[in-house]
Formats: sequence, structure tokens, C-alpha cells
Amino acid sequence: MTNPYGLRTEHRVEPLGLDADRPRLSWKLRADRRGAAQSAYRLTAAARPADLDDPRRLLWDTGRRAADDFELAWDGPALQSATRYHWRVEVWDERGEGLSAGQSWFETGLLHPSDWSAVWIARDPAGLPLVDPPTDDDEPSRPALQLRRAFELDRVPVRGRLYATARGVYEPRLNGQRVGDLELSPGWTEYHHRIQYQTYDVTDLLRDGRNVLGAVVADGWWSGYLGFDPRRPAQHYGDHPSFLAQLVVDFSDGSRQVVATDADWTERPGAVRSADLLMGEHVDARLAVPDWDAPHGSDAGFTRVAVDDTDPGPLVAEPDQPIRVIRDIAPVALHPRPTGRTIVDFGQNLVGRVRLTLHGASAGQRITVRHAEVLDDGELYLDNLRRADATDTYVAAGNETEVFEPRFTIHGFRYAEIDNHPGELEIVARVLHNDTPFDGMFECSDPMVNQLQSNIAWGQRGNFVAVPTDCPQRDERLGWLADAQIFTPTASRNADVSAFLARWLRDVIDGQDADGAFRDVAPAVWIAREAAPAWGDAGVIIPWHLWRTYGDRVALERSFPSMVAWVDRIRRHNPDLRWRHRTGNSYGDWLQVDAVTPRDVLSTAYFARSAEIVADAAEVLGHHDIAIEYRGLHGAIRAAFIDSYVGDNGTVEGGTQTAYLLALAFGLLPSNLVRAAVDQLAADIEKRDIRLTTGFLGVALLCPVLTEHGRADLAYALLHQEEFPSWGYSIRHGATTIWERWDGWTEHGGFQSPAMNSFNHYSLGSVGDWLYGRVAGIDQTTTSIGYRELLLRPVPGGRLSWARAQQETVRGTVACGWSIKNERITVTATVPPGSTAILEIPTSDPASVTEGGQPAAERPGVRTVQPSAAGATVALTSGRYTFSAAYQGA
Ligand code: RAM
Repeated sequence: MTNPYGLRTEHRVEPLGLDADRPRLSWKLRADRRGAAQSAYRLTAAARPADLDDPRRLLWDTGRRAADDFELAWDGPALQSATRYHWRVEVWDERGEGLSAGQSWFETGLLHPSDWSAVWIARDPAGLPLVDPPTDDDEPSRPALQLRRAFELDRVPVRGRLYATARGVYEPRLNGQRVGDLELSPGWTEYHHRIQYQTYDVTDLLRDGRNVLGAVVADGWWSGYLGFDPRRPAQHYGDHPSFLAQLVVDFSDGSRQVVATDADWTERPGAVRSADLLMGEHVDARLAVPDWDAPHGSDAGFTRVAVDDTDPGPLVAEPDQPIRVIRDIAPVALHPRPTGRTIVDFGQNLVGRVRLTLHGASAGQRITVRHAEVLDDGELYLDNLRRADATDTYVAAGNETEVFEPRFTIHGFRYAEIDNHPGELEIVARVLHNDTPFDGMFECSDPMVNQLQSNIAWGQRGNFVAVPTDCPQRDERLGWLADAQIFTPTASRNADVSAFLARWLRDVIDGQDADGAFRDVAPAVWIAREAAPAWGDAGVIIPWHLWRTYGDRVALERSFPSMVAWVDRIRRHNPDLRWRHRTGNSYGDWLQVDAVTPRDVLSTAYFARSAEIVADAAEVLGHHDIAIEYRGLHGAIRAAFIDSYVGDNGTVEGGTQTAYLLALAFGLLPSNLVRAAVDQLAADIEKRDIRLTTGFLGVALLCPVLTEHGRADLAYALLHQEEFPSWGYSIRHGATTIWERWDGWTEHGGFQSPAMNSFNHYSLGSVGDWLYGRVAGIDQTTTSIGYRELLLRPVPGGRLSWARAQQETVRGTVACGWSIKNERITVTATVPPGSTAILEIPTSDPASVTEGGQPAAERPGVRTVQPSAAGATVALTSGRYTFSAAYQGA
């Protein structure tokens, strides 16, 4: 076995500025032999790396513990603010052999309100009008804040940390340089409850003598346009941005100097004349203030800031991976258009912005960048952006080379139209999102299916920005709950979204009202109505998924009271257990085609599902009485469902695909009617010539339910379908992301209504979970947590000759794949140390199964080989395996 790897604290690698009381330390294992497992571990922590080798200097030592845990919450001495802790994990394998250790660290942020001396600072309204006079006649502007503060250090420090945040979005500066690489900080949270601060290591930017700390601050989510609310400055949080920061400088003799935002800061607008997430950014380079943040710069033209020295409010450390520029994309084509415009095609619908390098622009030359997802007759199709202008403009200073890259806005686009650029176009698209590690992989022999997987992953990249959004381009970009819950299983295959979703769940909880209703969106902004069925249920479903997938008990515990309150509320308002009252803006199976699933069938099914999850969660958390109560409630709702909506012959009220899917997936049918219901479902798909009718909610269940009930043939037929409506239809028509609607564009109808037609909405991409789970075969048993007991069940089918997937789980790497050639199937599996697996091998002859060329039953790590419905089922210990077996086709 090799060393422990993937050491993380609170699901992050070496996080700077944590404020969890008892951060969770975790590790993974990898092995080069079979049957490897951890039999014991020891965690130690110290103030310095070298101290980890000296038992007298340890801050914490668990001693050797016989357990196969892969995570432990800090149980050493109470953590101090602004302190780095180094930790080490030693592991013993199942033979009792000690393995070399893994080492990591985390650093705390400011843990106590009394650690903060900083106050909020903003533009002084008396000094400069909030809305600046136009710089050009037609140029209304609302300049970003440019804040500065000079200070002296009388020697070179050993350590510098900047703790900063904004009511708005900000970029910190120190001595003429940008600090860090974070974008759109502090992100978006329910600001009245939590504003996240970021921690930066600025040691190397500090110098002996004069220093200047600064920041540029724009409206962002705090005071910019939000969603489709036309008000601006939006009335949701505040009407102007402000900034708060504390720089802590430590010297070798133990002394400390603190520079915090206070009345001594000054402000003067610079080149950023306005910046809004939805509308775009306007930069006038002629108005840049040279060297304003350089050590030799001055306060000339700067005015004193306004100070808000009331309690700074709910400052919390950013708990998840921040937004960053993740990659750059070069254009695939340039299309010259009339009147000097060029439309740039990046070949991929993406989220971020462009960087333009301009050569020889004249002073005052105005360059405009507009963005669109699709073209209409060779020109940008802008109607579906609704009120989002998504337009960036740059007025050149007249230097030989100038670079324009907006910093406080973000767009969803594949095409950018550049108007009036000088000379040759030098342009790149910069892709931004929360830096959740994309360590999942799915691929197969079919290019269209691979394109589907790519479209799904790009939808995730584009919409896991600050919060899980519905779409990234129009005037919406809200954290819609149903979209998030339906996509969470897929998202957690593609990437480690544990910290991101656990953080967002706090916003979901914060939005819950006194009656127990979650909201349709989180942060709740102005859409304050009670959540609809399947929307509010996200508050129950996602914490449960984070527990199952990542073993995140903390998130489950935190959500548990609100999960109970949500289910209680439905029960209270619907004593007959059919969820027909208090259904909010009941959306049904949103954006279904050619079918209408009765709303109460859908809502009652979700009511049952949520009650069941509450019972399961109560059991996990040791609340046995609650578990019994909600188990009973679930049974009663199920009985009510059957009574009201299920016919004797297995029909489900409404007769739609989604009605059957909900009943089957959520286990709501008497077992003797399951077969009949599957047949009805299949008949509906077949009578439509293999077409789906499902909307956001049904689509996630479609292929999994068909596969589970012996109709993988239909699931594959739908996967390969290229006629409308299907995933293939959008791909055949050039989709590089998942469309909001099956009919976003059709040959017969052209574009759907621009009132609601996003080309980058991930909900219909929830089929990704099935690609990993059944096409490639990676899953876990219903009782397994964090992939401890794998259930590997690849189901070959359709026109695929091979498929494979890999995931980084909390315990290590899991992989599964298969390929078929010459009437033999090869199945590969990777099981991480400490995990076990049940692997189903689809074979026509269980006796033909070999592993590594020998009869499987005799191979190390293979515990049993048994004939089964799938063909053969083998039980495995950890390790890597390659099986081969006869294959006759489905
Ligand atoms: C749309 C959103 C979202 C959906 C709601 C009901 O406006 O885009 O996807 O959840 O409506």
C-alpha cells in the first residue's frame, strides 16, 4: 500500500482561514495489492512541521487507534485564531504494518468577533455623488470604489495575512499588485446571515518601509441587479458597496502590527466606471489613476471614506473552494461582420468573460464586447438574455498595448461580438467557477454520448458559480432549489462538490420561514414565497445525498431540524396526506413536453420521499423516536398515494412517464403492481416512437428506473435518440451545454419564447448520474456511506462497445468499466483500500468468468463468484481487477 494521500481539512486541501470549531481531517488510501485495508491510524498535530517528529512538542496525539475511519474531527486543544496547524496521519494496514505518513496543514481565520478591529468603509456620499456625472455624454456611470491606505513597516515581517470581504465584490491590492487569484469574492450568501471573508497570504508582498493596501469594490450581488427584479440599486441588501479588511503583520520577535479599514482610508474612482454582474462592465482607461496602490503613490484626489462603525455583522470564513479563472479557451473561428464588427466563436458555451489585448488603440477609442450563447442568421441572438445587457465596454487610453479584461461581471456565452477593435484581434475566453475539483470521468465508445457528458460537465462549470444557479446568462442566475436537487447526484460524480453544496445549504436553511417552508430559491432574495413541491424538498434531499456520498454528518446534523420542520409543515397543512395545500407556486414536472403530470401525484410522491429521508436521517443521527414516527408517516403517505392514485392494474393517475417514474423510483407501488407499472411506462415510451415526455423532475428518474426494472434497452434507445425531444436532438443541432428546454430550438418552431430559453441549464442533464452509475457501473449499496460498500453494476447496451468511469471518493479512487469484443466482455474494477464491492458481470455463462486469465473464484481478492440475474456476481475486497467472460449480447 502506498502512503495516505488526498489529505484534506473540511473537504479542502490546505485551507487558509478556517473558522470551524472542530475541523474534520480526512485522508484517502491507495494500494497496489488486493485486500489492503486500514486497521489503525494515528493523528498528530503540531505548530511546526518539524515538531511532528518530536513527541514532546505535539499539540494533539490520538495515539494508535484501531479503526478504519478516514476522517476525524479536531479534538486537540481549542484552536487559536490566525494560527497554522500542521497535522500528520499514520496508517497501519490489515497486516498491522505501519505505512509512511501523510502530512498536511490548515490555518484558522479570525475566530472571535473581538479579533476584528476593522469597520465597513464606503464612498463618502458627501464627497462624491453615488452616481457620477457621465464621463462621455452618453455614459451614465456608477464607478467602482478604489480604496487605499498607506502604512509603514519598520522591518521586513515574517508573516502577513489579509482578511477581507465586501458588501459587493472586490479585488484586494497591495503595493501595486493584485492579491491572490480569487474572483467575485466574497461570493453570494444570505448576506443578512453570513458574509464570507477571504484569507490571503501576503507575506511576500509586504516590504520594509512604506506600503499601500487597497481594493477595488463593485456592486456584485449586494447592490447590483439581481435576478429578474428590475430594481437597482436592488433593494435586497443595500444600495451601495462597502469594504472591510484587516491586515495582520507578524515580526520575528513576536510583535504584531494590524492595519484595518477605518476612517483613515481614502477613496477615488478609477477606470472602472460601472460594473454589474448582469449588465456588464464599463472601463475608461483614460481615467485610471496611475500608481494609486503603489508604495510611492499618493492620496492626491482621494477623499476620506465614510465609516460604518456599528457591529460589522455576521462575518464567517469562506468554507469552500472560491471562484477562480479555471481555464482559458481560444477562439475556434472569427466571423467578420458588417460595420467593422467581428463575431468570435469559442466553440463552447461557457461562463466567464473575455480578455482582449489591444494593439495601437487611439485614446478615447471605444471597444464594445457583447455576448451570446447562439447565433441567429449569423448575428448574436440576444433576446433570451432578457434584461441582462451582458455588454462590456472599454475606452482606450491610447497606449501601444492595452489589456481589457472585466473583473466584476460574468457572462454566459459561446460567441462574443467585438466592435471597433484596433488591428488584429487577440482574444481569449476565461472560464470562471468555484474551484470544486473536477476529478470524475466518464467516457464510452459513442461520440454523441461523450458529447452529452461534456455538455453536462460544462453546465456544471457554468452554473456552480457562487451558488448553484439555474442558468448563467439571462437576468436570473438564481439558486433554484429543484434544479440543484435534481442535479446534485450528477454533480457529485463529476466533481467534489461537498464543501460547495454544504455551504449553500446554509442559505437554504436560512431561507426557511417560521412555518417550516423553504423558499424556491436560495439565497431567497425577493422571491420569498413558500417553495413548491420538489423545490423545497431540496432542503431534505441534498443533505441526505451529502451524507451518503461524502459521509458529511455535520451537514446532515445542521439540516436535520429544518428537514423535520419542512415535512411537518406539509403534514400540518395536508392532514389527509395528499399534498394539495400550501404547494407554493406549484410547477409540476417543469418543462415536460406533451404530457401533464398531475400536480398532486408529484407533490404527494415527494412528500413520501422526504418523510422517508427524515426517518433514515433520524436513524443515522440516533434519534430513534423520530425515526419511528417518520417511518410511520412515510408508510401512511404511501398508503394514501396508492389509495388515491394507483389503479388495480398498476396504472398511476395521469398516466404520464413521470407519474410512473415517481411511483417506481420512490417505492410507492404495491410489489405486485410494479411489473404492470413498468409495462405501462414502457408502453408510453414505445407508442411515442421512443420519445420521452419528462420535465426537470421526471428526467432524472427515466433511465435509472428503466434499467432497474429490466428495460435498459429502452433507456439506451432514449439515450441514442436523435429526434425531438431528446438529448441527441440538441447535440445534433450544435449544443455544447444542456438546454433549459427540450424545444429550446427546433426545426419546426425555431427558437422557443425568448421569455425563457436558456441554453445552459443543467437540470435535464441529470442523466449523468446514470451514465456513471449504470452505463459504467459505479454505485454503492443502499446502506453504504461514502462508497464503503460498492455496488458495481455495469449494464452494456445500445450501440456502445465500451464504457468506463472513475470517481475520487472520500475513501479513494473508484473505477469501473467494460468492453465487448469477439463475444467476450472485459470488466475492470478498482476498489479502494478498506472498501468492498459486489460486482455484477454481464455474462451469458457464469462458469466462463476469469480474472487475470484464471478462473475467477481462485483469484486473490475474489471472495465469491455466483450465478445471478445479471450473469455472474462476484464479491471483492479492495484492489484492481480485470475480469473476462463470455458475452452473447442482450
Ligand atoms: C425558471 C428557472 C428554474 C426553475 C424555475 C421554476 O425561471 O430557470 O430553472 O426552477 O423557473
